[in-house]
Amino acid sequence: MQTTENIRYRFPKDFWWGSATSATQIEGAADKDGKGKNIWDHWYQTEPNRFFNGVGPGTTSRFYDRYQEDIQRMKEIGHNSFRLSISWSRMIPAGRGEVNQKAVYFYNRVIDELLSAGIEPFVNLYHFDMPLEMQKIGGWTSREVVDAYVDYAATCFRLFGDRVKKWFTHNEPVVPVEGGYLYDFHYPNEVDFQKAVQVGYHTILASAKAIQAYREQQQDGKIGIIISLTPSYPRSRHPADLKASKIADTFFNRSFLDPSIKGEFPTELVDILKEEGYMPKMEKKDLDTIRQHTIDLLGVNYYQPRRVKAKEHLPNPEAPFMPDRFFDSYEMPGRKMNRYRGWEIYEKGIYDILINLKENYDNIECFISENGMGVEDEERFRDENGIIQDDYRIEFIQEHLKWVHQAIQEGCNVKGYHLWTFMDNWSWCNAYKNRYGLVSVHLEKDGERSIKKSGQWMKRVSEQNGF
Ligand code: BGP
Repeated sequence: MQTTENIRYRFPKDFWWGSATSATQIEGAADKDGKGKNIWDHWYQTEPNRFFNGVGPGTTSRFYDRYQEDIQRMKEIGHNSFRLSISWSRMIPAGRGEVNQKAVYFYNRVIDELLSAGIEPFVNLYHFDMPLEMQKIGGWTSREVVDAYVDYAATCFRLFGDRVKKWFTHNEPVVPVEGGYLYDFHYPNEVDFQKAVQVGYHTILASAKAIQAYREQQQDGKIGIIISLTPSYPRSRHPADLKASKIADTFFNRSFLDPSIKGEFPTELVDILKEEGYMPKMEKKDLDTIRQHTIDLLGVNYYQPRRVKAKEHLPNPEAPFMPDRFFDSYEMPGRKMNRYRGWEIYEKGIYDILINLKENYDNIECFISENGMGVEDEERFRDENGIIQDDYRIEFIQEHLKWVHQAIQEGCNVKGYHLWTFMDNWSWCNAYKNRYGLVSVHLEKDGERSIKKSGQWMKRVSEQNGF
């Protein structure tokens, strides 16, 4: 065991060490105890072949039934904090109206169990899981759904706010926009830029209104949003490449970052939407609401950068309008890859994000809310004692943490690091293809859990507050 004298990278006192999950990805029990259907339950029923190996959301890691042992394991690996999401369709099966008392009971038990294990619950309200009844009336394209979401959020604050002091309105709001309305990887898998803009706009409006509701209840915790940031790096210093990279950054990062922190949309984005005729439908007071109810705390999800170059061919005017008609992505020669998942690994990206927040976003209080390494077919790394030997994951985390540490040395306001994820989980259309957990879930053995080598390593890091 390492002793404290060996610690070279020490983190600030009370640093948040933990991991992140989401309801649909871990709970299972998709139609148990009165839960309503969400878009994932529905999509799986109608198109099961869209899901890796035909595995749907009904059979995820069964946290719903096994949360007590899972929370004990979190404690065992040194977590002092943990992010879960509440399933909207479990809480309010039709999306609006009656609250499901069995869901209230479940989330109360989870929160209490976490607190008694010394783990602070970080609770997110929306992680891609639109209740089906709400999707039927348009999902995030509909203003009625914004209102229903705000009621749901206010209900959660009222029921759990006495014990939950860190709230998040959304996880990665860009993903339902891209997946559901541009690039066909989330339900309702449409390709419609006008709807995509409306969805993005309503998400931000819903976030601001939920923050307003939180503050009106005079709750005394913090409320924020979790945004995936993909820093944009231009191929060269050529003005055309620089411009392309800036536009990609505006679409995929600043579109959510600016309104959440500064209370306004980037003018560069508004100019493009106006010029191309794609402004969203808005109501008079919306922009005031967005301006007045900005976040206290930002969660940063970081997986990989975006490599951008100027467009090489003029976009086909007949093709549907897409943000990438302004730039091309490219594969930077010599880049480091996660060869088990096909994503680039660029550790310094995490530092660049944090410095940008310090310099351009008032050094807002933030934490790394997701970062992690997906590995396909990870069973092949299980040794004779049944432990997954995931040294690649330890290296991945360590190299990112060094850059987080550097950013903190330079004055960035970073309060914690949550890994994606606690235990192997079901991941949308990829189902169980890529494993990310500190704890493995053996599907062939009735979901048996075992702590991976990385879980043991994280335990030491958390307990020593560094490495
Ligand atoms: C993030 C999401 C998570 C999770 C993760 C890994 O964007 O917030 O919900 O899915 O990505 O994704 P994948 O399993 O597709 O590699």
